Amino acid sequence: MKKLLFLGLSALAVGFSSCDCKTQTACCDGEKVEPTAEQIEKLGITNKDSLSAATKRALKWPNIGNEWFIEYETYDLEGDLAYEEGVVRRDPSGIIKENGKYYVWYTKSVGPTDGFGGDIEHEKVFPWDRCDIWYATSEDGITWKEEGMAVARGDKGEYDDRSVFTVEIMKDKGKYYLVYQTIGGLYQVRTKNQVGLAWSDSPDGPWEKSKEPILSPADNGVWKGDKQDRFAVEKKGDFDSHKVHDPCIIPFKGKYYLYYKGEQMGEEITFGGRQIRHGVAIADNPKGPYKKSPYNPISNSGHEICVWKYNGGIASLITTDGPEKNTMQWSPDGINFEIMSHIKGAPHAIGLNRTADNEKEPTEIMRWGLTHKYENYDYQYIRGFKSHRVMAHKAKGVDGSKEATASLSDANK
Ligand code: AAL
Repeated sequence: MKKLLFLGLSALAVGFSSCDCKTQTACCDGEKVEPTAEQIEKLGITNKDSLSAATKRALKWPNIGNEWFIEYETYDLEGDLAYEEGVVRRDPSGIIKENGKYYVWYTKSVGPTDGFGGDIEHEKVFPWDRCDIWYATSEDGITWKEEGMAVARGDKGEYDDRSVFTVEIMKDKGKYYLVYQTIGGLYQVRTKNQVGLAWSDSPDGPWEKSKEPILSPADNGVWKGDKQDRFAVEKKGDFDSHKVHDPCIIPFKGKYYLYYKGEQMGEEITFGGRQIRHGVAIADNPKGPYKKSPYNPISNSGHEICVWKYNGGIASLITTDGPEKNTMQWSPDGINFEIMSHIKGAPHAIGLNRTADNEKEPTEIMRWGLTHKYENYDYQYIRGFKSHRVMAHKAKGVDGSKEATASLSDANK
């Protein structure tokens, strides 16, 4: 696998370095491309002197098989995480195992979403507004018991007095850390979102909260006018000038890598959908200070952060928005990611099973985990997912098999 990875990335590097044109169109028009006999065979090229634009792009693909390709299905959970009318439970954290039980943390609130049109001082503008962080435990990952609130919103006037939500767990050197999004004051369209941290000696708390946010949006964007319009800007600023979201801290190379989603003031729609990108901020200690990488943004697509360690580097699932959505990516240094597979789609807001043997194979950590579902715009609930690899494509009955290879029962072999 490691050899394959190397071959794949080398091929990618060769592919990119052979093209120094300014635009893709110029490449397609002007570049003289000479496919090898092996490439002609593999890509099924009819005439090497008449290459279509699509074939020229295919010639730049890395030589990677289906090691990073998965399909998935979702299912309902039982016990306290089953759907409950009138309650929002969403954005599950990763899962860890302590005291013989699985633990998960999540965003919880009650009541419908009123939106920005009404009394924003007293109503909920989003399902994740006016939330606190709760947690649940389970012996089998299917039936869950809600244990109570872990981290509450701050007192009036604090940076997190409106909502704390979209949490991730990190266990490091015997201590537990919850990292999450925060809103303080009025939740308006232009309100900036920050990231807070809480720590404890036990997964059952009590949790001590950081007095200040550990990450904030870049402050180099300029709004245009006073109307609460997130698209009206004089200057957009960095990719994370409006919101820093979906934080997840991974201990990596002796430091702490805080991955997050950035939203930009004046966000645009590009040819891949919403303009959403990920960044990373690095610290020497779990509590910070976190310094944003000068290489940010480190993705050109994505949404909820889903990252894990693999093969000495960091793997990332990119979903929902942007031209590279629904791809698995990998980076040797946690910063420079390359595409390893294009998948058909992924569960939303994944809570990874952090108890898995993540080095066994690239996507072992995705074999099962948690996700959430919009029952409707007001209420979401937490569900399970499982995924399987698909390494071959065979019809039912071939080789005496009872099912097509892509079926769930056959695919994990
Ligand atoms: C999710 C996440 C963040 C956003 C909202 C709740 O998909 O990106 O958590 O703030 O939606």
